[in-house]
Amino acid sequence: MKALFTKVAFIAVLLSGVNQLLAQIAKPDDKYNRQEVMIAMRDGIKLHTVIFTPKNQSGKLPFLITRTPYGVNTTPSPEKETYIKDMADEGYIFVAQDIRGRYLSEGTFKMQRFNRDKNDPKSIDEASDTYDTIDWLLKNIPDNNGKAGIYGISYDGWTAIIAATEPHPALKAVSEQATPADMFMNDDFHHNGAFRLSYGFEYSVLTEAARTDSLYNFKEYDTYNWYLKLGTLSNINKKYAHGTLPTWNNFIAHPNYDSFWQKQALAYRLDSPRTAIQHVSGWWDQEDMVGPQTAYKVLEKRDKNHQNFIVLGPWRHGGWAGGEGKSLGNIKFDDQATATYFRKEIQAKWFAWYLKGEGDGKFAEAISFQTGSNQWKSYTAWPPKEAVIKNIYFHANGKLSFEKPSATETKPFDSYISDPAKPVPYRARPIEETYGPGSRWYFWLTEDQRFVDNRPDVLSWQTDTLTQDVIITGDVAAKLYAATSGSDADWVVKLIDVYPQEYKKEPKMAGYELMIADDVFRGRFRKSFTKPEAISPGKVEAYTIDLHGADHVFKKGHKIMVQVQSTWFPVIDRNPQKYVPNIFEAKAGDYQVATQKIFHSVNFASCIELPVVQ
Ligand code: PG9
Repeated sequence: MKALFTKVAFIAVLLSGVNQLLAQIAKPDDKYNRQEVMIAMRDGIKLHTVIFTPKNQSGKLPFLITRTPYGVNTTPSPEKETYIKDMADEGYIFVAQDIRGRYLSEGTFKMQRFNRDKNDPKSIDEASDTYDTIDWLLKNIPDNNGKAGIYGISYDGWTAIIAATEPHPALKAVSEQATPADMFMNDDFHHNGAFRLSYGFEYSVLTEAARTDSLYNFKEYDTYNWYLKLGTLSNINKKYAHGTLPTWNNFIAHPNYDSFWQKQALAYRLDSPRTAIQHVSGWWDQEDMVGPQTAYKVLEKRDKNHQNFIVLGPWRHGGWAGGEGKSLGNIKFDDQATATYFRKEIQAKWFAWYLKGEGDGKFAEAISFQTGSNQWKSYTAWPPKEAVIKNIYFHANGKLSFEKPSATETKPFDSYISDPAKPVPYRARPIEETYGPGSRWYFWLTEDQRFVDNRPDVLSWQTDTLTQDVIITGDVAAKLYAATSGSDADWVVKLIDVYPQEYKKEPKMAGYELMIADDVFRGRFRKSFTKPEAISPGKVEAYTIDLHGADHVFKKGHKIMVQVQSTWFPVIDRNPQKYVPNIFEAKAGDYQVATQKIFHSVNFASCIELPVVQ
């Protein structure tokens, strides 16, 4: 029988190499006492909660809380969990809770429950459940100092930031790490309206097929094949889910950016910071890279008391929680232990100040590990004001340069044929089940893009060898002028650092093509995400594609490359390339081959907008 790991436990095992599942039962050498309680919420539902108090507690301590759908029973004693060890050594009262409807908590699970009816005193959501939990802890756990902090990664980061929308007065510090912010625009379920098929399906199964984490039994190691054979999206319900997964059903019912998506977006939910808030994001986060950047920007507009901070590092999803962070996939960071540094110098000091008043309370507005130069940087604003947008333009013959195309440009466009029957894999095959055994999902954003270089349906443009460093710090966007022979199209744009062909520093990295910023845009949404529109076949249209933040140095001797393609499968579902009102209901015959043209002429000068620091 297939072994099931909880998502969090699986990640923890991967991170530390220690089987933390074995830590379920309190050990005599643990530095913390462990107790399990069921805490009643305002509607009477009880939530399963594990509380750790230091065995030799001397004074009053604050609470550090995390709330998760992934099961807390296996949580080891805090000093044995790398992620929070530094804080455990200092002493806190740690609290880990199963959210409603998951694992040992009562009630029913609802994906991202946020919208309780504020006129009904019994109405609940994740914010009120956190409020009630803190209230109970203050009254029932002795020797607390009356303050609470909340932290967590991804779903647990989202429960943290949602707690900050209606904070208990004792909640003083929130560290949201890799929270999703807008599930239609970026993060786990869609990017710019393009549906994240493999993640969307597998995550619905993970959390909604049972009370505990479940992996889908694909019976096929290379899920690229499975999703291709699946055919149309309607086959998920017809053949496999049979309408039993509420989240999958919501994908079908809400194919556009309607109020269902708009109202759950953090831009809609957050006003001003009501507690100190720290946002943490990884440059190669394969799930929720954009969420913390968005949440930070939304709150920064109204941060009168300077309580809003952002930390950006060279990490995958949650990569700062374990290990040293000296490398990611094949990429090395000059021996710098970036994750260790985050946990000790950033996370621990930040909570110590806001919950215990220890330290000097001086925190940079934005702290970023700049990749390429491999240095920690502090900024007074994010994005920093000193960057100037410079366009880097596509040209004929695969050239990329800071010069605008001229009237003498030999060819106004390059083209390729996009065939939904032969989609470009988003990472090198086999594409293991997202959270399945041996999955390389965790590092795919750092994979060498040469694996698609010679495909006829992937176009590349690159600069000459750089004669000086090009530093980009801030938000990157693509401006694409493109036409399709179809009536809908996806545009995937990847900004790539090409290592020198001879690379003495690390010979096996010679010629490596590392993605620095990337995203997909679903063409039907070019005018409005709420009201999609067909594309007129052959018409050149302008597409602005947000490629999000980056802080990177393209080093002298490297090249800058851009790749464009129209499929990224199966992380993104296939666009039929023929306009249909709802792609979830497309018929097999709707999927058609299309010829795509990317323009680089005087009037249609496709480019990448780079935030260049001189
Ligand atoms: N990326 C996961 C998630 C967060 C929130 C909603 C849906 C999925 C996670 O790692 O928790």
